[in-house]
Formats: sequence, C-alpha cells, structure tokens
Amino acid sequence: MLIALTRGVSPTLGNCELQELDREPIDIARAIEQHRCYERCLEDLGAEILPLPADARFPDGVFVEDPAVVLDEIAIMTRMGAESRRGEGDSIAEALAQFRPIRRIEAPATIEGGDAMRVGKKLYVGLSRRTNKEGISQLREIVAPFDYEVIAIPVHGCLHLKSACCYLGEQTVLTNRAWIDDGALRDFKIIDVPADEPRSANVVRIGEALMLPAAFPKTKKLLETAGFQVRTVDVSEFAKAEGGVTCKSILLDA
Ligand code: CIR
Repeated sequence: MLIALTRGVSPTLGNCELQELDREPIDIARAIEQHRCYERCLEDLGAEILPLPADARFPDGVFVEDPAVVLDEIAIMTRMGAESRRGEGDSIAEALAQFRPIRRIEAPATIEGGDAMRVGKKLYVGLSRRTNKEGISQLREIVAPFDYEVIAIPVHGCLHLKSACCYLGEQTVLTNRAWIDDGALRDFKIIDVPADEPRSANVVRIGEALMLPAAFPKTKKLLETAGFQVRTVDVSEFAKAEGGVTCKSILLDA
C-alpha cells in the first residue's frame, strides 16, 4: 500500500519562510481548497492519505517533505536549516514510527528533505542554504549500513535540490541546470525545463504518472512528448510560499 502523509494548511502560512521570492499575500481558504485537490489527485493515483492536522505554530507545516527523509528501511528525521521549522518534525516522527525505525540528524548538521532525491540506492543531496556538509555526512553514515551511496550536488539560486531537479523514472531527470552543478547527473537522460518555466522541475512521480503544477503548460507538453503521463494540480498559493508538489506529502510503501 502506498501511503501519502500530509498535513493541513496552517492558518499562519502567510508568515512562511522565504528565500528566493518576495512576500505576497496568501489566500488561506484557496490554499486549503488547493491542498484538498492535491490530496484527491494523490488518491486518484493510488495513494492512501494519512493526514495530520494543521498546526498554527508552524506556518510551513504543510510542507511535510522537509522534516524527514524516508527510505524503505528507515526514516531519518532531519534537522532543518530553517530554525522556525524545527518543531515540525515531532508529529511527523510520531506518525512515521508506525512504519519505519527512526534515526535522527543532530546539530550542528542541517538538512531538509527537499534536498534529498532518491534514485534506487543512490541519494543525491543538495548542498544548499538549508543543508550543510555536516548534514550530508551524517546522512551518509546513517544510510551506509543499508548500502546507499550519498552524492552531494551544490545548489545555488533556488531553495532545494528538488526545486532544480526531480527524478521522473526511466533513468530520466527534469532539470533546471542553471541552479545546480549537474556533473553528478551525467548518467541520466536530462530533460531541461523550458526557459520561461524555470520553477517547473519539481514534479512527483507516483505510479505510472507525474504530478506537475498547472502553472507549467510548456513543461507538461514536453513531458507528454517524452512519453510520460502527466496530471496537473493548481498549487498557486503554495508557490507563493516557495512550495511545489513534492513538498506537500511524504510517499512511502507500507
Ligand atoms: C520554506 O522556505 O521552508 C518553505 N516556505 C517552503 C518549503 C518547500 N519545501 C520543499 O519544496 N521541499
């Protein structure tokens, strides 16, 4: 069974962390409706939603991807680079503990789930403003007994590695090469995002389909032409908070 762990939209989402964008007002009612459609799309694609309640203490709490890196064998609770977000992990760890043994990243390391892209037994990890070298080496030590290789990729100009690059399946990645050192991706077939849709590399592969924000019609066409099945969801209110589609769920086999 495929589980999608999600969390309700915080009424304080408008006070979210921002790194690359200027603050714009967020319509919370609209965000709640968009999140519902996102969850419905995950369900249509075969996932069972495990929803955590919204928590007003954490503006960014809906972005559940960042407090954890979940593998088939263990769940690693991250120590987020964004200090305001560090308390988000408690309820997530509690929920994940029913499915996986829990491991933890400790200070001074920082790492966020949006920086971790798994392809089989390889973990590509963004070295970003949110994830430091110590975070990457602690992760490497934690996953070594399970035979994962950890490969660091420097990220610049965007929030996380997965803002710039996501694995689509079929040995293919969708990438904005302006934001990462792409040498580590040389074994993949690369699809470059269209120049006027620089934020479209963040997509979720679920079952046979890809989920993509509705704001990126050219990327949709590109992916369809490459043979992928694409579903779109409107996540415009979350885009104002620098969120995409991967960040709003944790997908795990249970
Ligand atoms: C943050 O800056 O932490 C949030 N406003 C956005 C987090 C998005 N997370 C993700 O893409 N993995």
